[in-house]
Amino acid sequence: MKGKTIFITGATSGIGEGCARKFTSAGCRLILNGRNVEKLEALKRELVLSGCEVLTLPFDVRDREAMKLALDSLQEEWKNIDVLINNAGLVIGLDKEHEGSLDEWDVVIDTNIKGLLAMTRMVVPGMVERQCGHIINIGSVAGDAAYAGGSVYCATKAAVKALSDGLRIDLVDTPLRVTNIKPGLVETNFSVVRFRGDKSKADAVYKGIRPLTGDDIAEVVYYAASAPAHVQIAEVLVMPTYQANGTVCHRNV
Ligand code: NDP
Ligand code: 8X3
Repeated sequence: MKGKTIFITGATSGIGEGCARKFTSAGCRLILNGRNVEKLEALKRELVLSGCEVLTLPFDVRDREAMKLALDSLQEEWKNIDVLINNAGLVIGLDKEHEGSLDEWDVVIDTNIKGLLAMTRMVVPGMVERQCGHIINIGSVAGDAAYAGGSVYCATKAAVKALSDGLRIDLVDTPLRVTNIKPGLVETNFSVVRFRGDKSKADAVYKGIRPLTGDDIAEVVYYAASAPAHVQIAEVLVMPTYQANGTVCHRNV
């Protein structure tokens, strides 16, 4: 993996940040995206200390024009992206489908589905041209089945599965690989965002179970990315021990 260029969306926190650290330790060159410029720059400062080349590219994945401008601005030596990690994503609320906010759901759908799709549409043609590349989408166990109050988020992650499977079909006559990684409970900023900043509600999500960390998922992402060229890890479902699926956990409380 040494010297490969890795583009990570949503690198300012959690799984994306874990991936940034993991790929840095393997000697990769990183392009880091997120909306929070301060956090991006702080992470860059930390990672360059280990001798890694890091470029920050702040934009909102929902803003197609900003995305295009940012990608077009890449200098020649950064244009050849080897691995695209479509990680940026979120959920807001745990509301019933007939009661939640359409505006909040627009944010979730526009980020998790349309943002991921736009990144794919803008980055993959270059990979096809170079006949080299790997797209790693961060889906979720939530995409396997809906859970109470999660219908829109679950729908977006089901869409990530369909987009991953469809892209794999569309690229079948190329050496490109497509991976959908589906984590279960990972303790990041995810639940804090879900509960609109209510940390105690967020903490309760992980009570009595040892959740995964962003670093745990980064190991799986790295495993898929570093598999030999003839090995395509199509999909990985990875959950904490004591979690059986999107709704069944055993909690020691
Ligand atoms: P975090 O909230 O810790 O990280 C989310 C990241 O996404 C942040 O870096 C955030 O950066 C970025 N992001 C959000 N919206 C945008 C946007 N519009 N444009 C650019 N970046 C954006 O959560 P996780 O690390 O847990 O989440 C990462 C992915 O993993 C998501 O797709 C999530 O759905 C998925 N996932 C998480 C699980 C969990 O239990 N935590 C389980 C399964 C899947 P910034 O705010 O700077 O823009
Ligand atoms: C995140 C996992 O179960 O909190 O995708 O929705 S869950």
